[in-house]
Amino acid sequence: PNVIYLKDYEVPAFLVEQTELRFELEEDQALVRSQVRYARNPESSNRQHPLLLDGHESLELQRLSIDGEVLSEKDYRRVGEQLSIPNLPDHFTLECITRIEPQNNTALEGLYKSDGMFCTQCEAEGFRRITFYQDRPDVMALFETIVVADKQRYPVLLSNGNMVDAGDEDDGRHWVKWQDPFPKPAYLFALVAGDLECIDDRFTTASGRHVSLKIFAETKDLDKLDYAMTSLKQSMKWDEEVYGREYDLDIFMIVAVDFFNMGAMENKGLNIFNTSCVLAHPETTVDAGFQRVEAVVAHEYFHNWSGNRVTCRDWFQLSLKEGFTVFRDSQFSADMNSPTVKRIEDVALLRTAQFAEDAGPMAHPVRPASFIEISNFYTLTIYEKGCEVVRMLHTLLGAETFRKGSDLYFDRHDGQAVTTDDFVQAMADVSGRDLSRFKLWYSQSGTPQVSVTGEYDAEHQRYTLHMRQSCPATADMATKQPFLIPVAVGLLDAQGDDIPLTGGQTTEVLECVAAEQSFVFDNITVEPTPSLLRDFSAPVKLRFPYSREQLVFLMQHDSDGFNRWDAAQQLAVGIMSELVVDYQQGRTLVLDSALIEAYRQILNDASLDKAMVAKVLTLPSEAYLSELAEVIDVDAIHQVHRFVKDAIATALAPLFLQVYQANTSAEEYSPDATSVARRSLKNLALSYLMTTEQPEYLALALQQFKQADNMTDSQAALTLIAHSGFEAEAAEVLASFYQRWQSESLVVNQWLAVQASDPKPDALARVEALQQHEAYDASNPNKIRSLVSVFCAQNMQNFHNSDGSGYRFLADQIIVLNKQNPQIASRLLTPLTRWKKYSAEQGALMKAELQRINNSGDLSRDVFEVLSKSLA
Ligand code: DPP
Ligand code: ZN
Repeated sequence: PNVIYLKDYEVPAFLVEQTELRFELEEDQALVRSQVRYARNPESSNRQHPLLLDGHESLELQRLSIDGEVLSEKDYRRVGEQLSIPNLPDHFTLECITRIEPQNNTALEGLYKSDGMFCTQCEAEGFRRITFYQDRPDVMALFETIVVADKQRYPVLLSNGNMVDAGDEDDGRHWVKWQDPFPKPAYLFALVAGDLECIDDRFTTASGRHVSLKIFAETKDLDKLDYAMTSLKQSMKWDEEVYGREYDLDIFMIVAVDFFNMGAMENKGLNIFNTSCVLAHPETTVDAGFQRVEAVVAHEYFHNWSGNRVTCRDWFQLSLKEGFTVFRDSQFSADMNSPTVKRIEDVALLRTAQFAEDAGPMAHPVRPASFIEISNFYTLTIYEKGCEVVRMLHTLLGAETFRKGSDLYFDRHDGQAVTTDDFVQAMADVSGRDLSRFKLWYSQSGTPQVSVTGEYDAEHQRYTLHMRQSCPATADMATKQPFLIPVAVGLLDAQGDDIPLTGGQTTEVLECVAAEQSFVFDNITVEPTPSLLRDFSAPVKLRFPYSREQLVFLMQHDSDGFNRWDAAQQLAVGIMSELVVDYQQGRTLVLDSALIEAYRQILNDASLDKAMVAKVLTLPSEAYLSELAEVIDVDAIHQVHRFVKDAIATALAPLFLQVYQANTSAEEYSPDATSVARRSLKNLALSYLMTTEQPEYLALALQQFKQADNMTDSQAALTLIAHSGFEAEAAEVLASFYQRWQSESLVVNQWLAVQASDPKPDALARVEALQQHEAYDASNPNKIRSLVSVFCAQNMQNFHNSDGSGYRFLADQIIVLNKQNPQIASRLLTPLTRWKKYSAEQGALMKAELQRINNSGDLSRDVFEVLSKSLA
């Protein structure tokens, strides 16, 4: 497979004025007729350039004609994924008829059929599985689409834009014509045909446009769409208020699909969603599920501007739309819920998973310089780190200037396909700042490290922060220049109050731009405790030599909520890392009482928000401890985690019980922030209590399991009981849960995930047995993720079993999936790719499985790229 480089970018030889599509959908095939009006691109240097069309090998080309003249095979060349037509005039219409087999499309890219319905997924390069086309985002065209299908089986026929005509044919078939008035790249094309129902609502935009809102699903799921509709209307309003962005069509549709590789897709006017990101109901959806629906609905809606109206020039610019849109949806979720909690959750994800990506073989910059398969780059770096980069611009410029910059960006580039440089340029233009150093965040990979020390000069009442930044080599890039790192800083006095800094503000954003730099604060009358990187102002690893007392002090006093949580994390990480060494050297484990006392304080502090208490009292995850470790000792980390949790639980059991009882309420379920916070604290308390394996707490959990009127409480209890040593009860609750929910596919997925993440030693055997269960479907990505991915990525203890059985299992799955669904196969590989972070013996076992996959023959581009980088 070829490597594609950003530096090789060339404008397309032809532009498209209009794309007309006609789909004849049948049970054993689909015929696609495209009529495309081309014009030579005046910006293309070569006037003789042939037309290069992308077309997947699975396309059966039935007819090709130029301005009505049928081409014969000598008039074009088809090699691999490319069709090349030479000797063309400056303007012409190309007609093309292809035959495809959606019913056999297991990759779920392009047009495919699942659960009796047709749907599409074209981002990034799925359109080339539908017809021959310049399948690249800088070719934007007006689309008109006619869909023809059997009326009884497929009463609903949808595509992008507005429905302009419809009719019946005499053979029981019907057709609908859709017109999209906005030019778009092929990756935003969508089509849906099925027996669906919808809920309806409307929204009136700020300028008075009436928009019809429809969310489609199978009849059985119609009662689970209200939350998505509410979230959609909130998103539309929020984007008007915060970004001045209005919706631009008369109709906005969402369709729920159970077979989907991604979470959701922002096709113009016709978003297609994985059921897991749109269906929500108190009885079947946990709190985190409601929040996911709210966030993803917002994310896809926000793409209408950041992605669709202004799109990407090429796929190296993917973060142009994704980073910005994730930033927008994170601001939205923060506004709808608790900003500090949202920030903590985002940073926890970034620090565990994105930092690990930077440290692994697939490390790449936010704007990659090359790729083999773009599907492999829908990554935490593009999305989450990309969001952090936009957030830093927001921090450096301030909200008001940032808004001016986004207005300028949208105005300047409406209807265009642009680059991350264009985005930064708009921000530079409105702020008058030179952002060239800032742009290194887009072009350099890796997680910068910032070491900070403080120096107090009592005589001159001066406090100095010395900063040293560096960025370790990554798999793709050896050396890096210093970044522009915004470090938000506060200084606490002995009482824990903020000391006023420049201009009386309590937080100052320092800009660290050199490898070594010092920042001086004057008029500091006592030696302060610094609060650094407030609200996680940059995606870096910052180190300051805090004592444990200082961390406890920050936990109790920092006015920055994020840093209070982070101080608790740092305290626990420090203590647990020492215990890991003790465990490895066979010493008896003893928990520093500082942690217990700090936790006790937090539990007793009635002034704190419950969601914050729950976050602060959540120990650093095993995955985060693994990311921080030089060499990952899975067993030591797991045992230490258990030990610490158990020691805290034992010491504070009466308090946890009180908290549990105080937060058990009979109110009707609601997914609002206050209720979510209450449940999260209650269920955290229950999880500590269950760690002690005392029968009295098992009784509590069983009671909660039986009485819960919502999935959050029910699933929390289920997980705790299923993962406990009370094996009879575990079997009982798992059986009764399945009995009750077997007809709810998404709930069954949770049931699979609970078993796949069970730390008890027989988990792999269970997972293998579940693959044969009636509830499992090896062609459904959600099922694969719930069972196989959860086992391999979250059940560290069992996946990394020293006999290599977990690795063998995963390799076997990938060898099958490589042919069936390459995108999912390549995703699943991730845990094995990190082999260099484990002991020599374990690493060798992992590497051997990578090699076995490599030798299994006929690798997809997706799997090939990840494998070759992992074995390099
Ligand atoms: N559907 C994916 C997303 O919205 C890719 N665009 O992030
Ligand atoms: Zn997106």
